[in-house]
Amino acid sequence: MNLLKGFLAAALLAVLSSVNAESAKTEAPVEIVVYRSPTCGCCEKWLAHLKQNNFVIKDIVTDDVQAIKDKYGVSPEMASCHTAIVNGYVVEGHVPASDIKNLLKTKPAIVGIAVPGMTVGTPGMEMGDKKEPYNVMSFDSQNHTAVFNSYK
Ligand SMILES: [Cu+2]
Repeated sequence: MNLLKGFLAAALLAVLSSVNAESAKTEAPVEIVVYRSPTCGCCEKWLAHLKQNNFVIKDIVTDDVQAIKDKYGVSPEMASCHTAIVNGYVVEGHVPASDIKNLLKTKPAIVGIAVPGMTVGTPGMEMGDKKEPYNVMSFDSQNHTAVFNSYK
């Protein structure tokens, strides 16, 4: 009887560990908190872009996005419409999901990344085939900025 229980437990463990190995292969969803104003239409489109890329969104609608930017150290030079927090990093504006994933993978010593302003052709700011070249910028607590990624 005990032998049978032991066998069953071992079999169950084998099944569970194979399930774990399986889910590790597929990308785990990433949780992100997004602060946006209730009137922001392009913000919603950016949220849709994130959802398509396996992000789980905590959507916080606020009338005072500036207070959030001040709290997390987003300077006026880096500012855009919405501000998001993911794994302790700030993501400001229409940053592509692939850059956020890159940020989470490389874990640089920065405060966050931003696409300042409202650039046409960024995720959520599509206007037909129109595309402006833009940079995803990184910024630190001293407001040092650098190019994180470039789109031509
Ligand atoms: Cu926007």
